[in-house]
Amino acid sequence: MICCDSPEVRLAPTAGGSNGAQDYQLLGNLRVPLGTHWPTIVAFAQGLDRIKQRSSVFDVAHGQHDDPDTAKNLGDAVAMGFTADNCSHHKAYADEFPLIFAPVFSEVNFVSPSGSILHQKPGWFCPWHADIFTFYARSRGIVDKRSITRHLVFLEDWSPGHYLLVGNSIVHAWEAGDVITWPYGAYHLSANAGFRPKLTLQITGQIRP
Ligand SMILES: O=C(O)CCC(=O)C(=O)O
Ligand SMILES: [Fe+2]
Repeated sequence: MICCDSPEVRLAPTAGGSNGAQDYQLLGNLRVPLGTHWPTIVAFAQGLDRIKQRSSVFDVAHGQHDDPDTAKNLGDAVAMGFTADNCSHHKAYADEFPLIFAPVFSEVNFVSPSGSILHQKPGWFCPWHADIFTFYARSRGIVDKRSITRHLVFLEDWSPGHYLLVGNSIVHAWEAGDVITWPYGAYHLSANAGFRPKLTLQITGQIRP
């Protein structure tokens, strides 16, 4: 398993080759459990580019959210050639659209979750980074950040060119509703080198004991 405690993975994510271990976990599928609300979420994500301006992973303006954290952990990505343009997304947060997220939160057993939806167009990346949930931990008074988990939900079937890398493991060929997670601090990235927007939903929080 790869973690942010190993800084060298920033530069050589595949150096270990395929050792048979999978650095992410497939947890299940939320499409059927969400019933008639599922198409509402998907339509919302599809139309997100019309209701939310694009922002980038380098934006530190979202004071209420964890983006500044991610931006910090992207380190020298700009020097490497990533730009606010090619690292854009359209992003919505659960506190802005509670009715979209409430049924999702009811399905997962999180204490006080936060959520977001990402609409990533062809040509856009989220470069290699780890999320350490500083804002989330502070806002909920959580001392042990390792107790915080993220679940990532794919909102549409995989389309060629849609891609994540978690540690050494490539994530692709998912089905709409699939939910994955990875260990706290694991480095990951996403890229859309395909022809259709890539739509995902993130749930962050502590799993109810
Ligand atoms: O949905 C994606 O593109 C992955 C975004 C990401 O970095 C995350 O969920 O932590
Ligand atoms: Fe991330």
